[in-house]
Amino acid sequence: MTMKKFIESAGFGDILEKVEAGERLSCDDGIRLYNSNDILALGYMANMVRNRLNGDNTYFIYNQHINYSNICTNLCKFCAFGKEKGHEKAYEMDLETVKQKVRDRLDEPITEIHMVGGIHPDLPFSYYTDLLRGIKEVRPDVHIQAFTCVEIAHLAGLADKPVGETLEILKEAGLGSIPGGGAEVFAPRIRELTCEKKLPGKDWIEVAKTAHRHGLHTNATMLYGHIETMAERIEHLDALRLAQDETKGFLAFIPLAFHPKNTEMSNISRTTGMDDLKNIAVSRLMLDNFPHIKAYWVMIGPKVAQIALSFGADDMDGTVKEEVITHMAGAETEQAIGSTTLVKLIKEAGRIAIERDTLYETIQVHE
Ligand code: V47
Repeated sequence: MTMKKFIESAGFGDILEKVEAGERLSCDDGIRLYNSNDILALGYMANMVRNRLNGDNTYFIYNQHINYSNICTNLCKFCAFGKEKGHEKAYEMDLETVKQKVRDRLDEPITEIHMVGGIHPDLPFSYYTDLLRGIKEVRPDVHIQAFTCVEIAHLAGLADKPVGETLEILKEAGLGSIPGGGAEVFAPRIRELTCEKKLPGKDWIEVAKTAHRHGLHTNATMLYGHIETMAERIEHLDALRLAQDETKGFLAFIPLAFHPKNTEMSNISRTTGMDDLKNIAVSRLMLDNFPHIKAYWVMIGPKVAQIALSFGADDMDGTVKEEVITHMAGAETEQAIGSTTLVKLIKEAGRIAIERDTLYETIQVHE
């Protein structure tokens, strides 16, 4: 049977035609894809889009994660990281500790520092600008990708300024771009049930679009595998697609697999390989205007992330080191991965391994 026949027999002949013609899929198409278990049909179509956009290029970055504090007033039910002030596991780093973390790794070819924290009840705005400036003092050339859209909205509140002006101040202090966290699932039903205090989904999108208008690129995520419906996943992807039509500032989409351990939702079981691959494939097919789909090995494991490279993903994120958020929620992956391992995973998937910087400029092609 030819692949076309195979896809037709899976009931997706009409979707294949759209994919081949580069036409946008509808939300109904997306729901049908999510409801299918024909993972090879999904993967084949997603891989077509991936190859069209990125060829065999598969990216990774040499990065360092710093979670400056886990003290948080939102206390989302799916999160094992955030803690109330005074909790025995709550922590906050002073500027010197953060600088030392950067100093400790000056001998490594790190190009990006990824820094997020909780919504802290009383750190002043100056703490955040000092963090950015302090990191740049120690490592002037590093790109700082920091503070989710949720944190940015909080910082604007602290600065008592509109989001746009706040972003200009943060940029001045050294902010290079914004990571994709805090998006969770935009649907108000999900936010009400899992993270009622968090910035609403529509406001998350507004912050992202404002960042784009101020010349800052951002990423986007979706936390899947808990209580969300397929329609809510698609609603989330569609909202991102519409925002990207307007501003074109999103770089990558990263589906985040829910890890239940030590959370208030620990009754839910971990995602399966099928759902992990479906989220990669469906997001690649729906987000036709996103340049990159990331298979975040920390959450789905290096082996599934490697296979995801044939199901729509073209990026494996990075070396990471000291990942805390997923590990507090029971991740069994390593807390760091060597660049040689990433290169091996990519090459054995038959792709070209490219070390990139945050903005996807090539640093080194690993032939
Ligand atoms: O915002 C919280 C999620 C996010 C859990 O932009 C959880 O390139 C799974 O956004 N199980 C932080 N996920 C991580 C993140 C990220 C990671 C890597 C790269 C990029 C990027 C962004 O993790 C949070 C939240 O959505 N999260 N708790 C959990 N139990």
